[in-house]
Amino acid sequence: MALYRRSAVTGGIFFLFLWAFLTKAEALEFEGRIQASNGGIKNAVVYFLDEGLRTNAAGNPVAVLDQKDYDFEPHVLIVLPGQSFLIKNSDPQAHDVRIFEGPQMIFRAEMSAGMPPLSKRLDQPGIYTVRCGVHHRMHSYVVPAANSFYALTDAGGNIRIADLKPGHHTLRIWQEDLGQVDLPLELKDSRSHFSYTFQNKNNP
Ligand SMILES: [Cu+2]
Repeated sequence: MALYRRSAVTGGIFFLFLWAFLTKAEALEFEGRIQASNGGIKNAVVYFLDEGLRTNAAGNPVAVLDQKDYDFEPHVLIVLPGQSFLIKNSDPQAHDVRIFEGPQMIFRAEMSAGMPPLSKRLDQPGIYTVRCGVHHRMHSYVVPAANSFYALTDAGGNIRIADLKPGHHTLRIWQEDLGQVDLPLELKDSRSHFSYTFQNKNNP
């Protein structure tokens, strides 16, 4: 009887280790391509909406939104809510940077040539539009994602997001000309490849 109890305990510990190993091994890499009828779409924001996903703002490098050659660089900047980002002016002239939440301007700063970068943060997830009051052609977007599981598509529309757990998720895709979709998505415990095609319009 004593022998039986010992082996039951040993077996329990073994299964605990096995469970821990399998759980760790289950983390998967999500690969995808966002496209329209005529090919991949660049600068689409892709992130998972799930409540349970961890957010790690501390591990993120300081993000930078530059004003360079009379345009914003990058065109779409993804950050985490509460993550600081620097707004720079690398041009030899002044810019008048403005951040909008919907129609409402929530930040404005005149930035002369050569002035030090300004630090800014946005605490709520969403799509924020950035414009210049002097050069009306200039615009970009700052997107605080819901958590660390985000990516911006490259020129071919490709993304990769690592360390996801298998199961049911909700994927949000946003692109400035094509709009936003939320897609329920089941990830299996193997490498996943995903593609989504915007049907409503052509590639801008
Ligand atoms: Cu400007």
